Amino acid sequence: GNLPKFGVEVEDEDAMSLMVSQINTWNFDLFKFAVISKDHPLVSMAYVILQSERNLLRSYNVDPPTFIKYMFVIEANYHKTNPYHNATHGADVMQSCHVLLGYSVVEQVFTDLEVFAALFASAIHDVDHPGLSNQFLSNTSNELAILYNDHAVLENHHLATAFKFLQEDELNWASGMDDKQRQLFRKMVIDLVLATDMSKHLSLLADIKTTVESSKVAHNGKLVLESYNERMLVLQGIVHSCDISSATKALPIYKAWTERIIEEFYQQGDRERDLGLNLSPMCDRQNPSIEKSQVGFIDFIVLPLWETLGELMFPYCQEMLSQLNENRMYYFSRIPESPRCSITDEPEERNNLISSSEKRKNLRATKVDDCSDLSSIDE
Ligand code: 8BR
Ligand code: ZN
Ligand code: ZN
Repeated sequence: GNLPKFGVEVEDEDAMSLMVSQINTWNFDLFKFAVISKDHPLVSMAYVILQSERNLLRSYNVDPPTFIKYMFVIEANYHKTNPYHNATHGADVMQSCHVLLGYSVVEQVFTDLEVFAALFASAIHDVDHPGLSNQFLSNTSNELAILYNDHAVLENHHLATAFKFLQEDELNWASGMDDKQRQLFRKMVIDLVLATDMSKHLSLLADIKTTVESSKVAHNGKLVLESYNERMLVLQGIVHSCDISSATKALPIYKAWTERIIEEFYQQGDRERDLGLNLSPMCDRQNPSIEKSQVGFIDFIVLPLWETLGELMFPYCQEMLSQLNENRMYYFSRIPESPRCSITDEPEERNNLISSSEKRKNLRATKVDDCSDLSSIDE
């Protein structure tokens, strides 16, 4: 057929080719890609990765025009009005996942179907995200919270949305797969997207650590994942790590994503204010705490996860870990001084630490300095 080379028609083919040649790099510029793909970053990302880079459509008997049509529908169901949870984020997570799955430590571990499932899950993992948190949806008795009984409300909805479109004949790109493959693919995609629910972060991390330790002991430091459950756990870890990978990217990229998530938080805060609800953390535009919350996000969420992934994939994630450390220092040094009590300013070098436990101590030190924490003692 006469399908466009990149899945979508572009004006500047050379610029697109140049970008595609960088698709295996960690600091790939998604914002530029969104412009060059003429605002179809997810359709073109999915097509370039699955068709041109990995040949997975051919492997699973997927009709390319049907797949492209399906991805256009998925992309259209990401909200353009969301500053963060839009199709560019979906494309970002997919591209990040593609990079990690290209590293030779994991290349031999996963089957083609598992890789396909992880990349597809990344692409659809936030489709039809309303720009509001699970907590907000539950608190406001949103129809999605009622439908899913407050459990992984958004993640269930992203999955149901993506699979609903496969029910339409003209969008069903999976009809050429055999039944066994299709069932397993569906099961894996469900397991992967449900694991992007932040409320499962700690238990997922604990389970991955256990798997990494036991597989290391069993196989002399070489990563061997024998059971489906072990491979799935690591794959869930990879997709989830890519979902929260912005802090491991070059600072300008990280800052751009941070601005977007914060603006989305503020828009939720505006609604909460209008509804007379308590404002959720980080959602009050009249009381910003961006720097401090990013340091907390890194120390308690991103770094522990990426340290574990770094062990698992050693030495392939070392550049991400050192970038994470650099980005943390950037935000740490910009935490605004508390207005009334500024006794214990820490010198910058003290933050240049490597282990996350040290950083947690460090963060506690900043918390003690915070006036809002002390004011209750004063009174
Ligand atoms: P989702 O993309 O599935 O929503 O998961 C990422 C979550 O991590 C965000 O919704 C947000 O709660 C949190 N987060 C924070 Br806090 N800072 C972030 C950042 N700079 N980039 C990405 N996610 C961030
Ligand atoms: Zn999500
Ligand atoms: Zn996401």
